[in-house]
Amino acid sequence: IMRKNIVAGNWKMNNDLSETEELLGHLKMQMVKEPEAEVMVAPAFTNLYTAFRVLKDTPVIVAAQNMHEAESGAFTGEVSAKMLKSIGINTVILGHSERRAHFHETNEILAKKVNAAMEQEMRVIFCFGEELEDRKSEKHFDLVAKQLKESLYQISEENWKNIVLAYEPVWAIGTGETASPEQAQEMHAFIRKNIAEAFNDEIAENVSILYGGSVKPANAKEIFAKEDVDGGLIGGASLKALDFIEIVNSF
Ligand code: G2H
Repeated sequence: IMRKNIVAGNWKMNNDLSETEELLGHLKMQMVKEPEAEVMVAPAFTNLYTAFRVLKDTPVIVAAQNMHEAESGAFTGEVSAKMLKSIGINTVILGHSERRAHFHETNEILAKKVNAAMEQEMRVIFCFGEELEDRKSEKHFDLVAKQLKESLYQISEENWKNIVLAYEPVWAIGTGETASPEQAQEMHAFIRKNIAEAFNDEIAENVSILYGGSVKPANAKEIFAKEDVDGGLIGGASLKALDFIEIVNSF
């Protein structure tokens, strides 16, 4: 198995420039030289270039939180893959539940964004996950399978090397509620099986599947210990350098 452990910090719409510089400074000072996991941070668009420059000589990768599917054009307020790449950003989070909920990103739109990222050879952290209603009505496996099929399974086998998955049950995001390690493992194993069926075993075994939703230093270890959990996408706890580093060191 080649898959990597990854811990990614999704800063969401937090931190202005000086707060970003401060957090980056702490991360740079306190992060071990060779962490057990691949480490990523995703600041807001306005702070991406600063983050890229500050972290250039470290192993930490800087990711964007979103992008538009077109290369350029009359899309006021949007940012393209090409623009991100031009400032050194080769990784993008797509499909976060907040993008789906507040900005109406559908599986169909996300398929276009994934395709645009693949064309530009960008790495994608693809987020998906069920809402509380889906789990209550026991539709969570079907729902997740549908999200994957409609947004991701159009890519080529070759493209899977640029995909990282982030399973984020919406009921566990920013709520303090975490999926139990067993619930996470159960879904991650299902996801891997689904990919094996749609593609093949090798792709399924080699893709990193992160868990996201209220991961913190106190629960990271037991979640990351599960066989099919290869790390986490961290929101709130990634805004504090010490907490984030503790999570990075939880393998
Ligand atoms: C889920 C997660 C990071 P939090 O959105 O993407 O955020 O850890 O705050 O639940």
